[in-house]
Amino acid sequence: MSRDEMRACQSRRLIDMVERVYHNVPFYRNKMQALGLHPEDIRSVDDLKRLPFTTKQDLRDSYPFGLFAVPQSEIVRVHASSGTTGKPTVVGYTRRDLATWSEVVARCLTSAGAHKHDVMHIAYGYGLFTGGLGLHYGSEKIGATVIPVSGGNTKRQLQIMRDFGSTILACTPSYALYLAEAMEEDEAKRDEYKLRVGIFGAEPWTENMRREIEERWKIKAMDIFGLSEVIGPGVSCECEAQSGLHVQEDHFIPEIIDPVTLEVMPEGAEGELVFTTITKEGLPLLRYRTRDLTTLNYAPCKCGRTLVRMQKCTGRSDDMLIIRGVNLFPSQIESVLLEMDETHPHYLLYVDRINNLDTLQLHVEVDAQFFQDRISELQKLTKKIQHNIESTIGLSVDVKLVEPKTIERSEGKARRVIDRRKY
Ligand code: DLL
Repeated sequence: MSRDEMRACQSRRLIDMVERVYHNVPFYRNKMQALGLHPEDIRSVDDLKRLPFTTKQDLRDSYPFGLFAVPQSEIVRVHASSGTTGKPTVVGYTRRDLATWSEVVARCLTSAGAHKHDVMHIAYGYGLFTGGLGLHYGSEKIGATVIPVSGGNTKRQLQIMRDFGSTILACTPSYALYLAEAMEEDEAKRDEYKLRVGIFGAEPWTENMRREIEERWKIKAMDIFGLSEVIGPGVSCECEAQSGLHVQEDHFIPEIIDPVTLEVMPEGAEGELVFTTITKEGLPLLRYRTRDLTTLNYAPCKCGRTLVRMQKCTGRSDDMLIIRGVNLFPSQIESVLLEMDETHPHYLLYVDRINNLDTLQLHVEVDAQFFQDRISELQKLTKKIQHNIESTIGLSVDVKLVEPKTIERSEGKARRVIDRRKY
């Protein structure tokens, strides 16, 4: 499609989508009315900037299904990702949304070089996380042979990869490196694997990390991006040129804004990525603020695709961390600590990457009344905190209790996280 054709397609779909959300989602009708906007004011993509933004907080305020634009009987699947505190962000799909999702993932896989003769080893988690099932149906759509291994159990992953002749590995980039290390330590050698491509995403990774994965696995490592709110994996992906990720912009229109002034930035400037979904039925979103920082490039690509490219995402405009592919807001830890009498919400999180696996260590102040000399009591408390965090957030954490008032107080914004990961 030429840029003009793309804009015409986006305009048509945007007009239709604004009409739908105005009539079916009270949240958007109220927001538009507050801005004095009617659906007929939106005549093309040029009017996008007049529409209101949507944030993760808006999804939280309408937890779980408040922003859905169709009756629940039309929703055939639900997924969820981390919210900023106790409750997850919930997303819903109609049958047509699932078809759209498979389509965009299929395009991403094709641009990354996958085809029907491939054996797709999917080691993203299956479940509420969108990684596993998202990659799954897109891979089936291109006719590849899908192995739904899901995450964990590294030895078994390697064995299946060898025995089933996996040619494509889909997982987080840090897990790909972890697997490479395990493969190198194993008796079985690289020639026993048929791997040729990796489809890596769900967390930020650098060009250095790409080089390392490519050298150790001897594969081409491709970046795939997405977020649950927009659809899941499949929002954008690299092509063989590996110079930016092509956005499936006939479904999701990207914009770059200044995260402070919220103004749209000029082409090529770095800022916060915002998406408007224009074909989704279950949870259509106007100008969703991803908090991811990147730039957009409309120049034609060597591969011949005309879809706009976004640069690899390396940072965020909020404090969200991604630990072993799981999104974590420090505020989630805080709410667990606040619910316990024995602890204070004074804490420090140390994040490290040891042997390519992310680790979390939590230093937390214990209330004077509970801080005592009996080691067995302190051990019990450590276990309790660990358990409470693991059961609400789903991440294992090493807990270290410290005496009251030993964590440095800050006069401004408290420093809660010390991220020592190199990549
Ligand atoms: O991580 C969807 C996904 C699954 C993408 C599998 C790719 C592969 P969420 O759990 O909602 O969805 O997390 C979305 O993860 O806003 C980014 O901050 C980050 N992220 C996702 N892909 C990339 C990537 C999935 N390729 C959040 N590079 C997003 C950098 C990424 N960050």
